[in-house]
Amino acid sequence: MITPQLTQLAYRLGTINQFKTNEVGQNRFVYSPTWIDAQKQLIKWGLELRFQVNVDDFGTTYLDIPGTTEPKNVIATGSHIDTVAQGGKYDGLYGVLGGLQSIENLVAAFGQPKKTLRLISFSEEEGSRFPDTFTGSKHYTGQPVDLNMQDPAGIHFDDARKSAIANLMLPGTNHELPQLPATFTELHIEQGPRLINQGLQIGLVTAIVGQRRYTVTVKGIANHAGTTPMNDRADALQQAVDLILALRNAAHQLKPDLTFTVGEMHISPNTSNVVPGLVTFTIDCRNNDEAVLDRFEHIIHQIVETPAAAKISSSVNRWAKSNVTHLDDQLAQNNQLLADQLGLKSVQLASGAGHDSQIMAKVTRTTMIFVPSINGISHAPEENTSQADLLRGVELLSASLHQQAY
Ligand code: HGY
Ligand code: MN
Ligand code: MN
Ligand code: MN
Repeated sequence: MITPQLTQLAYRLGTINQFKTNEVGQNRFVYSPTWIDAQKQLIKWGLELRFQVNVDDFGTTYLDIPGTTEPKNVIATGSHIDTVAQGGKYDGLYGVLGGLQSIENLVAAFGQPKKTLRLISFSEEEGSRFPDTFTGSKHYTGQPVDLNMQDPAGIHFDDARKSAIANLMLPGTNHELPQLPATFTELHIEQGPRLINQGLQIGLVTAIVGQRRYTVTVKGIANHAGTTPMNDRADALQQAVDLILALRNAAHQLKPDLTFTVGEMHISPNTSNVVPGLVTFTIDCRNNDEAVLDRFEHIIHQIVETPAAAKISSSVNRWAKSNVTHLDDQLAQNNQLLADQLGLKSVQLASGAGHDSQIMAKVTRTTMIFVPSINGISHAPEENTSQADLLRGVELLSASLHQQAY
């Protein structure tokens, strides 16, 4: 039986996911046209539903229902509106629209809350366009973001930001950085196989893995594929392949659960009959032990900076780092009790994916609620969660927000 909330949630998810580029999957990069359409649509829904709408100068959008007796005491939920390249329909967006649905349901059923209820749609979390991650939640929590960083097309973050948010200044919206909340709860898909494999419906997140991202640059000499002798080449791609293999083996030897991913590579001049002269590739590595990430960072420098064959040089630059983060135990336990009362099968677990919650946890009590990912797939068009599980997450979030704000 499709309940009204589910129809509403499915409709809103479908509406925003239709703002597509002609690429496969969702490609809602921060400050892109699809990003503007999505954030604008959320603002319109917020205004229609009589939320107080605020857009900060990074484009993060806050939808408030002011509290009657303790308006300064803010109970917040939310997630990020941007996606990875060729991403799925639920990563981030489910937490934004599930949070909207939850607050809308609560106000319809119980009227205005005592404390202010806030939905947050963070401008950017993935790091898929500019070389930094979590820029929306970093800005909200007062952490520095380099406004001069550039995307691969050479566009500056600050220029993209300014022109995008000009589209969000709709009549009836405020434009300031709102105060921090007393608690923050992020509703999110698990993005992994544990809940679905164990037949569980809810994950209560106790910690978030530490993650670091690097770009390795390998400089060789572009040359003719046919006339350059095999023993006299400065082939940047060959060197990059050797480095990647050495790094992967080192990661496994250091700690088998240290995740190591090379997800992006650029070859220049990227032509079939030219020995590559320049290659860059990214490294994404994660672990729940900060000391392991420190040790691996040392190993990365050792391997990359060891002098290679003549005429080839390599260097490495770290452009993102978020620490292992422990979330609020009390909030997780409260939510587990609520899940039990709702008859939901739940488990406490750590997250292998990064989330805005690890930024929010630096400034306020923070917790996360996971729902299962079918086949454990995420960051891909096949990302999927059953309608029933989507609703169960909203149900538990609603119970948690009700317990805190009414
Ligand atoms: O990459 C991550 O873990 C997150 O989805 N940004
Ligand atoms: Mn996410
Ligand atoms: Mn993601
Ligand atoms: Mn996130």
